[in-house]
Amino acid sequence: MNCRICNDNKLEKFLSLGDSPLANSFLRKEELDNNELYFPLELCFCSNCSLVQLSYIVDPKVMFKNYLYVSSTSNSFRQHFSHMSRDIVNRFRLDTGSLAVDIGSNDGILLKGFKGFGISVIGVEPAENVSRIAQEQGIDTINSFFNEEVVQNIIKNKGKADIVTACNVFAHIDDISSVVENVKKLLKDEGVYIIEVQYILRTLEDMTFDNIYHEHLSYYSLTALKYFFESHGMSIFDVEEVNTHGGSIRVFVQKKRGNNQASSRINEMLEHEIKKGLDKLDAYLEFAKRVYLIRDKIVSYVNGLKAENKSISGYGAPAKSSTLLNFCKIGKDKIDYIIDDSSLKTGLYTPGTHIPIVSSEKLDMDTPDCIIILAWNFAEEILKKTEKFANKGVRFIIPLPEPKMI
Ligand code: JHZ
Repeated sequence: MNCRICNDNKLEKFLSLGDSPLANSFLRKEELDNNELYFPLELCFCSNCSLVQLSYIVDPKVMFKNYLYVSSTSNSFRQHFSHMSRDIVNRFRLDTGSLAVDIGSNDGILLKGFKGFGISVIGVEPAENVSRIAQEQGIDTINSFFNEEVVQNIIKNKGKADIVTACNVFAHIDDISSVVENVKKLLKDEGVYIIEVQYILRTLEDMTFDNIYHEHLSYYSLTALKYFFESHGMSIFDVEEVNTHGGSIRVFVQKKRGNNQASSRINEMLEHEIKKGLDKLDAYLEFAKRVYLIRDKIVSYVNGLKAENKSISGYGAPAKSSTLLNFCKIGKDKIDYIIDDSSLKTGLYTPGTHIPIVSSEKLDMDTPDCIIILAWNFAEEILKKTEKFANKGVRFIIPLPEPKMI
């Protein structure tokens, strides 16, 4: 396999999480006895451009046609995107004549904000069920992967875009080169492309290895993104760290003729990445070593609780919980059930580990001794919701960077 960014063929494997089922392939009861599909989950590093990527790629049609992740389930996420739309509108002086296109728009969580400012919006979303939810809420959404045909269609009907966004989707795309070439066609000359992706430095430092799953094909540093965009005649003119999904970066990109001044934050972040060794294999080998140690700690922590006859439930069935549970081999013998507030997930079972996902009423009927917060990125929101159980003596566990009771 060659590097997705620079085509170098000397990729070095540094971490294997074994064979794993697809993170969002939650199962219906009648599917529990079927043979589930397992695929290798391994990361490799390109020492030429510093990109980290999966060694094995699953067909996106299998992963994204019917998608169980609805962005607006989380209050803090709704707020994040509402603030993001407001900041973009103010910074780039968008008005009622502007057009914003969101790639991988999910249920329209970001576009709702733009629409509230009177800006024309179009979402492009491959999942049929999720794009239907957006349409029903009045967000104009094209149910498709983002491709040349979609771009020509938007230009014909609405003209070129002032802003193109892609939040939590850039890591999911194999052919990022054709996506960015299509973004260039869609954007006005002075238009801005803004992406949010999980930041590999945060993954390495905070040990959030559960964010590694088949949907995430690439794991980005700013160093790798700079190499990529420059090789497509675009430039990054600003970057900020944002706290979604355990730590992400928001990257602002323009065409050559764009008129935004480059921020000093870019060089600061690039220098910091070099200092942290993100351009060298050693940093990743060190991470891999710690991943195995933390897995052992999580397993013995859970085993310890079971040895004391404690009952354990989970809160949140995010995609990343599939990695954590499968890699640690924690199944329904350890966790009785998992609460999830998304109606698309309740009634289903976790991939590989077959733990039932139920709605939050279950906590009243069958209160556990401990709750492991699998959606740890929303710990604060979940703790607030479940305060009455903490008051009754239920203990809460955050699994990463290493398991701890709070
Ligand atoms: P959450 C998603 O991953 C999906 P996931 C995707 N593949 C991706 O790339 C990453 O984001 C970046 C539940 N919950 O957002 C809702 C409650 O039940 O961490 C979700 O199922 N009650 C696009 O799936 C899950 O937790 C609550 O109060 O890892 C959170 O999933 C809250 C706050 C959440 O993303």
